[in-house]
Amino acid sequence: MDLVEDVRLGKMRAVARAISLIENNAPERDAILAGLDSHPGVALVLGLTGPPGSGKSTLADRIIERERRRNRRVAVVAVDPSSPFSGGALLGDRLRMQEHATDPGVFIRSMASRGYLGGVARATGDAVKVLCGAGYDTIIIETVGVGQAEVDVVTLADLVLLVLVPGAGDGIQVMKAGIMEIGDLYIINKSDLPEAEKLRMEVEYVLNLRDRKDQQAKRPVIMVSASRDEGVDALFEEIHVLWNEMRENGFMIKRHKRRIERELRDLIAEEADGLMESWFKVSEKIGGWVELVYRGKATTRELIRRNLALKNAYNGYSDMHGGG
Ligand SMILES: Nc1nc2c(ncn2[C@@H]2O[C@H](COP(=O)(O)OP(=O)(O)OP(=O)(O)O)[C@@H](O)[C@H]2O)c(=O)[nH]1
Ligand SMILES: [Mg+2]
Repeated sequence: MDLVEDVRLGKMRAVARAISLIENNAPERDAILAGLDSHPGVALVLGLTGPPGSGKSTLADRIIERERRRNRRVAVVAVDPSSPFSGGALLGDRLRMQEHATDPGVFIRSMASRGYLGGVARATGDAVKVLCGAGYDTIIIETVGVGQAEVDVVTLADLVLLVLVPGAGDGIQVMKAGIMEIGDLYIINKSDLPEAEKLRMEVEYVLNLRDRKDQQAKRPVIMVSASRDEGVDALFEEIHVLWNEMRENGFMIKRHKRRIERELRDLIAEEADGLMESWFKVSEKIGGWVELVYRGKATTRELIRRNLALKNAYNGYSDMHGGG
């Protein structure tokens, strides 16, 4: 396919088109993904997550600047939350990276967080594969850390940067949302604001509790001000040091294999769903089953056992294939 060749050559238009085809589950999708060399661990995939307005895009912009100075090509995938939290913000508003829009070494793309078959994490994961195949050196996934879908997205990254800000609910609240666990690096942005120091102490307290048994795992909390460009050099340094360390000590390989396993299991579950549907016409029958359960004629488990038993599945399979 010419398109695949163009993606491999890093042509931006081709990359954009390939991602659109994947987003739309087009028939070309599998051939595109199969035609690209997107071995994990070659590109640095950074996940950037945190509360709305915490400065993720401003920080991404600073990171892009530094990657570009090293002559590294950068792609950004911004997962746009269709959640009430975003308040319907326009993408232009969310992405403060416009100055890079004309740089051929920078590719910026947004993805909605709803409406994908198989979920936004799958679509984003495939987009990241395309970007790897197109030879981007660094890929940044920006997502608001508000819900499970966003958490799933950010676990596609090699390194997760959690951006916290003073005044956006304290560190403890963030931890409750289940997001505190997924950070590899903890960043306090807007450290120019009062209360930044207080937040740092809170976050360190929480991390100390978490890492009590494993002091090795402990990471410093990094203070930055993205808009003033303060502390970003140290952060940038830390990102690359940590990335190299994880690649050398085998941690990254484990992470990549775990991700592949999860993707396989998701696809198996989806495949199984499809088979059950075609064997048992679940969609046709489910309304009737609901009625039976509602009227107390059967429990949900009984219905499943009676109607979807594996034995039946096997018979369905044999029927279709002329066996007995
Ligand atoms: N005071 C201060 N403001 C900052 C800093 N960094 C970013 N901001 C401001 O915070 C606001 C939000 O910044 P964004 O970069 O759009 O934040 P975001 O996390 O990408 O926002 P969403 O994508 O909408 O969740 C902007 O007005 C920035 O100028 C900082 O270090 N200090
Ligand atoms: Mg943003």
